[in-house]
Amino acid sequence: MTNQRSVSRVCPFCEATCGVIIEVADEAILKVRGDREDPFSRGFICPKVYALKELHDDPERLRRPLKRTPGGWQEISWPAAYREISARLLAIRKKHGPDAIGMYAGNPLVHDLAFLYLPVLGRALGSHNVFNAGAIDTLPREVQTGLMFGGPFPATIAVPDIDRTKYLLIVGANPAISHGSLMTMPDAPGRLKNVIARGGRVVVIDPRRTETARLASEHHFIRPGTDAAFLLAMAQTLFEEGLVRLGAAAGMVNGLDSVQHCVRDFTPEAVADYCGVSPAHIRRIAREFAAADGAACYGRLGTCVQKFGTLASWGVELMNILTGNLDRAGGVMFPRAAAPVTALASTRPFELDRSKSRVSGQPKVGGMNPSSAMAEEMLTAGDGRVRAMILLMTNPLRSAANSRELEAAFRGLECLVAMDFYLNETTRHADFILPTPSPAEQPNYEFGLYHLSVRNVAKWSWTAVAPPADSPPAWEVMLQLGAGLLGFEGRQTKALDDSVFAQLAQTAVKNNRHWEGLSVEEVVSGLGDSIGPERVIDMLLRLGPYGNGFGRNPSGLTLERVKDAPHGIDLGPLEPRLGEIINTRSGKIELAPFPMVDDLPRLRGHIASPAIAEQMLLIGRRNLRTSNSFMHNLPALVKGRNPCTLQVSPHDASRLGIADGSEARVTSRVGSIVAPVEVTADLMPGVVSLPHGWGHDLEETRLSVAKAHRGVNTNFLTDNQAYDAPSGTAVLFGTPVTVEPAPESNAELSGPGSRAAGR
Ligand SMILES: Nc1nc2c(c(=O)[nH]1)N[C@H]1C(S)=C(S)[C@@H](COP(=O)(O)OP(=O)(O)OC[C@H]3O[C@@H](n4cnc5c(=O)[nH]c(N)nc54)[C@H](O)[C@@H]3O)O[C@H]1N2
Ligand SMILES: Nc1nc2c(c(=O)[nH]1)N[C@H]1C(S)=C(S)[C@@H](COP(=O)(O)OP(=O)(O)OC[C@H]3O[C@@H](n4cnc5c(=O)[nH]c(N)nc54)[C@H](O)[C@@H]3O)O[C@H]1N2
Ligand code: SF4
Ligand SMILES: [Mo]
Repeated sequence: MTNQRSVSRVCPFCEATCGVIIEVADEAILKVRGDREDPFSRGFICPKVYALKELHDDPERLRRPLKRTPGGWQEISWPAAYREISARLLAIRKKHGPDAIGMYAGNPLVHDLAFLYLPVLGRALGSHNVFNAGAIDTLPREVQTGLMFGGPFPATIAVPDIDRTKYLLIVGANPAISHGSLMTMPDAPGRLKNVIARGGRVVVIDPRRTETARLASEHHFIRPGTDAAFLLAMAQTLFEEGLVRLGAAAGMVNGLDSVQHCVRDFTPEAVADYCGVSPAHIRRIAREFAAADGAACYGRLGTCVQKFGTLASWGVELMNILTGNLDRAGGVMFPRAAAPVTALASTRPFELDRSKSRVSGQPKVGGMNPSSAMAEEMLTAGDGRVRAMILLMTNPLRSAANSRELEAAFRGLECLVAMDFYLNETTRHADFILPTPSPAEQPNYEFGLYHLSVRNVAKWSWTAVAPPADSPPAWEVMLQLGAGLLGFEGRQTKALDDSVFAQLAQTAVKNNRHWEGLSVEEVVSGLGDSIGPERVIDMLLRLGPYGNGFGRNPSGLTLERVKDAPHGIDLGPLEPRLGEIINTRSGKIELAPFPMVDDLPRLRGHIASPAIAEQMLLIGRRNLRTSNSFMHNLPALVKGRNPCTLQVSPHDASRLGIADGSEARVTSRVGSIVAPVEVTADLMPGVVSLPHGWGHDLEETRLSVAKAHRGVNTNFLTDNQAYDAPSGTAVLFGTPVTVEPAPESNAELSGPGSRAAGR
C-alpha cells in the first residue's frame, strides 16, 4: 500500500524561507510545489526549490561514511567513523596542542538545526583556529552593526520594511536573483514591483545592470569598491543641505558631530569621478531619500565583500539613521524573532578583537580567523600551525579566495574530516566524509532567518521522507565529534545532549527578560523527554516574546503550537523596538565608532590614487537556478545555457579584441583562468563579471553531472591577501585583473581546475 502524503515545510536553499508542499509516496518524493496557504510566501517559489527532490534522488549523494584507505574510498559504519576520527584527532592534539585542529563551517549549515550545536563543537575543540565563513559574506555588516548597536548579530540588523517603504535604495545586492540576504522575504521580485506599484521608487546602484536593476525605477553604474565614498557623499549632502533628521533615534545617538566632521570632504564633486556616478545624481538621490515618506537603504554582498566593506556598511546605516528612517514603518526595522537565538549568546557589548591572525596578521573577529587566513595557517610552520581540519558543509576549494593556495594547504593536512554529502573538490582531500541526510529528510526551523524577516513569522518544517535508519542528523554528528574530542567517545547521544541542554538552558534563563521567576529546573523539566535542537527551539519559543513563558502566558507559543500550524504563523508587520536593541556600553547608538573613523585615511588614499581608475576589476554574479557550489550535480538545475561566462562590456570587448563566444584569459595577482566570453551592455566599462562555485573538472570527484557542466573557478583569481581592513573580509568583488584574448592553443596549455593555470 502506498502511503501518500503532503508535507509542509520551508525551502532551505536561500534566505527567503518560501513555504513548500512536498508530495510524497512511501519514501519517494513525487513533487515539490509552492504553498499557497503560507501567509508569508503565498505560493512563491524559485527553480532552486526542486533541489529538495533532486538532491534527495541524486545517486551520487553519499549515504554512508567514507574513509580514505590506500586502496581507495571505503564505506564504514558511524560508530567506526566516530571511533577512528576521535583517535586520529586526539593523537594530533596530544602531540601538537589544541590549535593544531581547525574548524570551518559553510553556508548550508545556517539552514540546518545543527547550527545550534556549532558552539558546542567549538568548545570541545578548544582551538584558536576556528575560521570565520562570515569573512566571505556578512562580516562587515556584523562588525558595523556590532560597533554601532552593540550586537549580538543578527539581532541588530535592521531590515528594509519593504512592504511599506516608498523609496528603496539598493546598493550592491541583486534580490531578484538572490531572493534577498540579511533580509528574509519570499517573492523578492513581487515585493520590489509592489514598491513601484504603490507609487514608490526603487533605485539600484551596481556595476552591472542586474535583474533587480531591470525591475527598478532607476539604475546607476558604480565602480566596484567605491560605495563607501558614494554613501558618505550622500551623508555629506544631508548635512550640507540641512536634511538631517534623526526621528526615532533622536536622543539615542552618540557622535553626530564626529560624523559630520568625518564626511565633510566627501562632497559629491570630490568622489564623482572615483565612483563613476555624477554629483547631480548623488545629490538628487540623497534629497529624494530624505524627502520620502519612508525610505530604506539596503546593501548586501556588493557592500560587504569589497575593499571597504565596513565603511560601505556604515554608509548604508548612516543613510537610514540620518534621515530618520531607522525604526520607522517604511524605513528599516528590527524583526522580533519568535525563537530568539540571541538568548543563547553573550550579552556583552560587541568589540573587535585585539589579537590578529598568526601568520599575516589579518583581523580576527569573535576569536575567529578570517577564511582568507586558512591556507597560510596550514602551510606555515610554527606554534599554532593547523594540521587537521573539521569542515562542516562547505567547499572552500571553490568558495574561498585564492582557492589554488588552499588546494596545496588541504593536501598537506594530517587529517581532514568533512561533514558533507558529496565527494567534491574539497572533500576529495578528506580522510573521513560524514554524509548527513538530505534536507528533505530532516525537520527544520529557520531560527536565524526569522531574526531578519520583513514580517514576524514562525514556521516548522516537517521531515518529508525518513532518512535511512542508521543515518544520524548533522546535530548528532557534531555532538558525537565533540564528545570524541572530550574523550567521551561512545557515549549515548541522549546523555550527551542532556548535559549540553542543561548549559543552554542556564544561559537562556540568565538572559531571559520576559518572564519572572523562571528557573533552569523549570525549563529542563518543562520540556520533558525531548532531545536535540527541537528541544532548544521549543525552549526559545516558550521563552520568546510570543511564548507561553512556561505556563505564565497560556495562550502563547510552544513548539507544539507552531507545529500545529502547518503553513506557518504570521505574527504581523515589523514594529518599532529600537530601545530594546541598543546594547552598547554607552547605551546609545555609536554613530562614529573609531574603527570606521580610523579606516577613512585608507579610503581617502584610494580615492587619491590615479592608478585605480585604470584597473580592470572582476566582480561576481549569482545564478538563479543554483546556489553557490553544490547544486551543479542536479540535472534539472544545470541544463541549458552555460551560466558560467565572463561578461564583458562592448567597450572593453572591442578595446581588448575579444568577441562574444570566444575565450578570454583572465589574470590576477594570484592566478589565471580561461573563460568563455559573453559581451553585454549590462556591464559597466572597466568591469568584468564571472559567477562563483564552478570549476568541476577534477577526476577524483563523484560529480558526473557537474563535470559535464564544469565551468571555471573564479576563486582561482580572488586574492586572499586583499581584505577589508577592519573586518578581515575577503575582497571577492573588485579584484584587479587583466583580460586578453585566449587563443585555442593557449587554452589547451591550462592545467587542472577548469583550464586554469597557476602562476
Ligand atoms: N568569488 C566569489 N566567491 C564566493 C562568493 C561570491 O559571491 N563570489 N560568495 C560567497 C558566499 S556569500 C558564500 S555563503 C560562500 C558559500 O560557500 P560554501 O559555504 O563553501 O557553500 P557551498 O559552495 O554551497 O558548499 C556547500 C557544501 O556543503 C555540502 N552540503 C550542502 N547541503 C548539505 C547538507 O544538507 N548536508 C551536508 N552534510 N552537506 C551539505 C555541499 O556538498 C558542499 O560541499 O561562497 C562565497 N564565495
Ligand atoms: N540563486 C541564488 N540565490 C542565492 C545564492 C546563489 O548562489 N544563487 N547565494 C545566496 C547567498 S550565500 C548569499 S550571501 C546571497 C547574496 O545576495 P546578494 O548580495 O543579493 O547577491 P549578489 O548577486 O552577490 O549581489 C551582489 C551585487 O553586488 C554587485 N556588486 C559587485 N561589486 C559591487 C560594488 O563594489 N558595489 C556595488 N554597489 N555593487 C557591487 C554585483 O554586481 C551584484 O549584483 O544570495 C543568496 N541567494
Ligand atoms: S527563493 Fe527559491 S531557493 Fe529561496 S527559499 Fe524560495 S524557493 Fe527556496
Ligand atoms: Mo552567502
